[in-house]
Amino acid sequence: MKKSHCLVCQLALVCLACAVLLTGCTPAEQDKAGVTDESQILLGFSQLGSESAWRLGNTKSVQDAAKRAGVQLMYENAEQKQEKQIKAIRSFIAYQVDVIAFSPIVEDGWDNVLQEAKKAGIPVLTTDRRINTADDSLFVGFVGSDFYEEGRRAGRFVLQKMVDAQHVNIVEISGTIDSTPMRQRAAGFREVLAGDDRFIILESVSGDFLRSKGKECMQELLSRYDDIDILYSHNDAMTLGAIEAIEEAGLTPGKDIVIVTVDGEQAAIDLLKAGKINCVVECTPLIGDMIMELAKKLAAGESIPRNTYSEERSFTEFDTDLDSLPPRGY
Ligand code: GZL
Ligand code: ZN
Repeated sequence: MKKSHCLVCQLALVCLACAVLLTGCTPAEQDKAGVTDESQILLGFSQLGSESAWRLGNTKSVQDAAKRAGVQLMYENAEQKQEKQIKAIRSFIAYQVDVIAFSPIVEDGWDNVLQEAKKAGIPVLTTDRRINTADDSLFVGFVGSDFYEEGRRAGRFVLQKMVDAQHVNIVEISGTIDSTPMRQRAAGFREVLAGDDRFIILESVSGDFLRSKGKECMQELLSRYDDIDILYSHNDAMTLGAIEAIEEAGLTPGKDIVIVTVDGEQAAIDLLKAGKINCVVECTPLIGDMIMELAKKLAAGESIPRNTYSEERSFTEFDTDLDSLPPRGY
């Protein structure tokens, strides 16, 4: 329950005191009733930015789910800056929100601010991305994707697609350096291809999950290598940029260069159907309802699982159900 400081709130307190006198329940009971009454849950949510359609879909999912769940949302967008996320978390602590949720832009550097949240007795939920910390008590749980598995799905498609190839030259355009999806999509992909020396990763460059940088990276890679068989791109936004560069170089995406991408945005599914992309590994941003369910449990003092994973699949050129797919919603 947010502690009140302004005049309006002082008035509210007076009304509350009158209500207590009339109803006879003590502030503690009233307060307890307040917290378990869903409309009273105040959730502080720090979103990392607006870098992709995936991220916009994730933000919308959280905001719509909060409305459906009757959760009051304090939303802050850090515009790709970790220090802005740290500031947002500090403001949630000052407001004494019931629960803090955040999508950490990178995995490291959160211990100090999460120590402050712990001292303030506010439970913390990491969403979408993870943090690295030696102190597991600094957050209660994680909700989002299994990025390792996403990387493995990408690798398994490559094994299937290139079953008869003698050599496979791969370039990788990775996401934000030191973010969980970047680290784990890379690791899962490599784990599946390890041991088969036909597969050579020529180079990995970071496009920071941005379309514009994805195009620049692909232009660079095309200028350096004249035999690229596969592009593995960590998100659809960068893939859309890379496809522009491939076509401007006079090559045919999906044919001259096999393209494997992650997220599952509508634009990528449309390009898969058009034969310009060969595999789209799903990473759903639509986790708002899961976040609200977990936040309500935390606000009510209930325990939650350490990890809550979303259900995901991949879509490939070998699928027969592409035309019957429902709209992706992001
Ligand atoms: C993955 C998410 C990534 C998306 C990108 O869960 O963190 O960040 O794959 C987004 O599109 O930028
Ligand atoms: Zn080749």
